[in-house]
Amino acid sequence: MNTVLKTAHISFDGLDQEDVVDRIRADFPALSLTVNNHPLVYLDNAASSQKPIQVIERISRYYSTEHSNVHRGVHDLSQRATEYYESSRDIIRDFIGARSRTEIIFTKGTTDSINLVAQSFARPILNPGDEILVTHLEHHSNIVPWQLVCQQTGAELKVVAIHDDGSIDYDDFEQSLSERTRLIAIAHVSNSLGTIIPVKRIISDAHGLGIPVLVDGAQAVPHMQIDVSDLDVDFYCFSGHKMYGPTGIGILYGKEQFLEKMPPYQGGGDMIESVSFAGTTYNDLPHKFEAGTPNIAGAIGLGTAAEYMNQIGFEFISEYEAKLLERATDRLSQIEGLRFIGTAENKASVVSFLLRDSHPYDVATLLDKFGIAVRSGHHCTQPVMSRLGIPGTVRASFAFYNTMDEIDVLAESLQKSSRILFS
Ligand code: C6P
Repeated sequence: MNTVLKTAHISFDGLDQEDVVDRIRADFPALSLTVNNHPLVYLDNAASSQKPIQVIERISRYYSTEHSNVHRGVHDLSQRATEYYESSRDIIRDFIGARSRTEIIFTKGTTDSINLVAQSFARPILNPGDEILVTHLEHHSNIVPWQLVCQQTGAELKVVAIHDDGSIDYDDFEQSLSERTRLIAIAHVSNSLGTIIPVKRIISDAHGLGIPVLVDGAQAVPHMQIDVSDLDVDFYCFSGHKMYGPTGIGILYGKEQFLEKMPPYQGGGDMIESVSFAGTTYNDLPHKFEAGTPNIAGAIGLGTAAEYMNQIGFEFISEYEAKLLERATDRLSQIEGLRFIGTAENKASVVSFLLRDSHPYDVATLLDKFGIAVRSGHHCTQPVMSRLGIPGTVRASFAFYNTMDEIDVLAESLQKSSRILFS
């Protein structure tokens, strides 16, 4: 359960939502950039979000006056760096409602976290004919690590179908479960379509059959309050750079009962208790999974990013981003020939679309000329694009610092792009 937050909410009393967003925007230096002679409209948040000055300054302070290696020195600087690094772990524990700090492993990001579970949890328990279940809308990072471990062990990857709107076919999910299913690995939010997956129900059904569940939370953590204890999820993975934190840092949450039994993923300094040529013993959790000098600045910056999100508050984030999604859906649906890809009822603030028969790359290139940053292509989800019979999409993904005006600029620029492309 998420306990009392270390930081109080910023007082937005007396301010309307627009004023709150203005205040938030002032924290993000990149949002004042000009691109191609237009004010930057940054709508590529699902790929990576911009960073608030609080995170930037925290990292700068660390490198300026606090840097040393962690867990290694008795001297003051090393002790302090260790304290900041470890207190960031506590902030993250609190941020996602984990029971124990030993369940929070610093990794390089979502991809690294999933690979860790594939190699350290799945590989030792898989036998030929065993099954791992994923869905059709997974990011490549939640497909390829399982394909690798299947090749290594003779296990099979089974794929749950999706409906045309981008929601999970729950009947197919239930029918895909078997006595050979050893693990379910699913996204919490689809990065290319925005669908919010009913992970709590999936976890509950899976646990009824004794099957553990890994959730890829890369696209959920930036938008909604996550409580891993309430979800009862076994593994939860996410990246710092999508939640206003640094690149190269992420989290693997794992239940202690699993992490304790898992062998180390990588060998090196810090993950050992003692080393000799007769045999090596391993450090306790969480250090067993953090070999080598870690990304200390990244971990500290990630803690600051989590505190920043807490200060804004998930109530505001969810409510405001839902309005952004509603506005975007409304404005873009008025554009002739625009087709939404991913129309599930329950969606995060992501809109994917195609403009008549134009290539997504061409639309994104034109939008860039108007200062608008969107992503185009398959978004590292080629199987879902094949399933929907399209080469890719244009994707606009929103954050709590985007404004209603920016959505209008997107809609107007799409109208202009359409005229350039089709007249
Ligand atoms: N999706 C996007 O533009 P890393 O690269 O490890 O931080 O995150 C990988 C990843 C895993 N799962 C999901 C659901 C994701 O969306 C991503 C990253 C970015 O959609 C870059 S491809």
